[in-house]
Amino acid sequence: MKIAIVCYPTFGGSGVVATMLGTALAHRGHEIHFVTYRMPVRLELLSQKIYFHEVDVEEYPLFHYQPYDLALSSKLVNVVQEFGIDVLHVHYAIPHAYAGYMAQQMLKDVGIQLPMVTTLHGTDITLVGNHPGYKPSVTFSINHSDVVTSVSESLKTDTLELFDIRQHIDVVPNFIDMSLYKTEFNDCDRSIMAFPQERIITHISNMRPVKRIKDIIKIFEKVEKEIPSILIMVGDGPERAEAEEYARSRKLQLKIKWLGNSNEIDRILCFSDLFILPSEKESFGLAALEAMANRTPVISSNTGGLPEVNENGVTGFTSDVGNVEEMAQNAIKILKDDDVLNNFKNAAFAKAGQFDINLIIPQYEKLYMKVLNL
Ligand code: GMT
Repeated sequence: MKIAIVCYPTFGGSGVVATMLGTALAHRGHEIHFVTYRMPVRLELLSQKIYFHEVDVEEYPLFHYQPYDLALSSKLVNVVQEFGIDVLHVHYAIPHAYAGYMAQQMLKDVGIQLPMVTTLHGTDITLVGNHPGYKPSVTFSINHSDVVTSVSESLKTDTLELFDIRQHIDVVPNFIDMSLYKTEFNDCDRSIMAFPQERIITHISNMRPVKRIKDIIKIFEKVEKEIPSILIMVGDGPERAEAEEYARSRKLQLKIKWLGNSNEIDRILCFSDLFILPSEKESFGLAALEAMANRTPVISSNTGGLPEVNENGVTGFTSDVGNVEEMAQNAIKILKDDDVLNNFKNAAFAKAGQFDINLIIPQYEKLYMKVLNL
């Protein structure tokens, strides 16, 4: 099949899922066309089956806001006609499903029927999409997609509760390529980051308010009082500066390393002992899954789709949002004893296997075939 994938090209989240999906589909023989405003962060173009088409937004002084959705739908029309695309798969509803619908309508005028699959990722439903300024357009574009998928059962429930949806929603969970991770404990060089007696605790995110960055520092402070540890903070975003300031005010600056955005996520997770994700909302928690694939147990909130990934008491622990005391106590439970830690590490790795890419990609292929009546 020739599949056009629309996504955000950014670090983490829906962009990474879309990039991994496209890459895996190309390995399975499909021709993949990424359409977005910048080269996706984890995209490797070195494949004869992968193309990247940059959406160029023409700036004009009259426009206070440059019309990205207009430029995207026009680009889609051109790409579909030039390359004979069979299916369009848009990731994140805003504005991608809306632009996709417009492209479909324009293509009808020239006799082309282009089926569209829309994958809902989380904040497009639970935060931004729910804003009155976007809600009618999001509802409309979900209802006019040929197939709608959500990345967790919890996100499906939220979508049906928050929007007036007439479409069936298929749950296709996020995934990970387990062949990239060793089945044995491997010898990650932790000495570059910490002293031998220290535990390594990690957090990775876009550091938006929804991630509750300050909670991570509060949890770490409590853990560090009982167990010698360091905290590695990966990613960048609006909450970072304030959290760094808070850490300084608690005299933790020597114990916390702020690495910014990184392309070495697996290298960092490989030597981590614990991953913390105390988010206010999280439709799935791809970063938690990446941690688990690297044998890192997870302390998370129990919001959204997180309990579908992080099994309470097995792969880590889940707590109510904001309950930093319980999260800290659970972290200590995991970290204080080597045998306990190893049991959690093994369970986290085993659970990650349930989300192996080879189990999930065929589910998307099946949906593409369904919209193409194959
Ligand atoms: O985490 C974010 O804020 C980014 C956002 C995105 O769409 O890029 O992430 C959402 O999609 C990810 C991939 O499906 C999920 O793993 C995240 O849980 C989800 N984030 C939220 O729901 C807050």
